Amino acid sequence: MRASAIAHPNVALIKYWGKTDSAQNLPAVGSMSVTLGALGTETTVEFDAALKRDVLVLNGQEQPLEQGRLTACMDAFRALAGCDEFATVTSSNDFPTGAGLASSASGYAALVTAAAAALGIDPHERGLAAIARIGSGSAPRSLFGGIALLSLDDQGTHCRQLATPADWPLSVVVAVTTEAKKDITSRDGMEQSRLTSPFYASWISGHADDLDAGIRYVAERDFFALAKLSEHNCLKMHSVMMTTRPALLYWLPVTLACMQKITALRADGVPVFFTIDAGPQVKAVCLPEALATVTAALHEVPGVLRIIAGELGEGARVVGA
Ligand code: 2P0
Repeated sequence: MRASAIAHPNVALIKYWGKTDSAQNLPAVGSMSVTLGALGTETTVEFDAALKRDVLVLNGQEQPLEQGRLTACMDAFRALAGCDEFATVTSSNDFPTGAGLASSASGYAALVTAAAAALGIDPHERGLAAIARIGSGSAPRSLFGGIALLSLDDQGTHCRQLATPADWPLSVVVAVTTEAKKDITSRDGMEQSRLTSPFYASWISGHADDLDAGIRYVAERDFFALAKLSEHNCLKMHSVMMTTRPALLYWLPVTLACMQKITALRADGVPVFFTIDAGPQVKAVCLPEALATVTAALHEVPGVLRIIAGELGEGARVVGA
């Protein structure tokens, strides 16, 4: 009744921001992402008949089970497996937690993979992605390597791989601009956006077209079309965030400086584009031949603390018992 798994965070190229059902954590839009091989979360789940509640130890410190997300996931597992034991979940990230680097995505992907192994549940069981989604709407994408698609369907959501890392080798350069935790979680922020941003409705209504185009450009391996589309989708999401009340302004001056540097590189023919999530970090997606150029250029931007760069990663996997 114990297993460990690792998973990598992911970065959405077509973003998720907003829910239709908070209780089920049901996204209002689909999303498409790349899995970041350079960053990782390792999680061990151990069911224990002696425990009176679930316990989460994150990066060496026991955590309050805020918002009941972990308990809700573990309850779903207990229902699926017919198990009534609580579990200790021990998880560690090799990158800043809660700073816009998708730690909850890799965390919940590793959690469901480890918990399924501990309980002897088939890792391809469709319900696993739905359980991961309870923890974090972006987590099902981290179950898959390379490029992943989360789409809406009549059963809620469905997640699958669009391309393996070998199908379309891409690189991602993360410009870390702060190591601080963000003030407001994505979960609270996107609900505020739904309630208050005047741009929220148009963000939702135009989203399916962006996702369809993104799927097409991936199938065609059309990097520059994907670059323009992905930056546009990112900026639409940030315009919703900025026009939320109170405003969700995640960018720092260095964030904008990185965006301008990446835009200038692409104008010179370098195959690279930016994307930014609920935090000030800038992620530059590029073709592998541009990795050294992009890394050096972002390293020079004043305010960039460090660079994390690598290829696309594999999906979540069991690493031992
Ligand atoms: C994404 N983000 O598609 C978008 C872009 C942040 C900005 O998915 O409420 O931590 O747990 O479902 O998954 C972050 O949201 O939120 C996110 P919940 P989650 O990657």
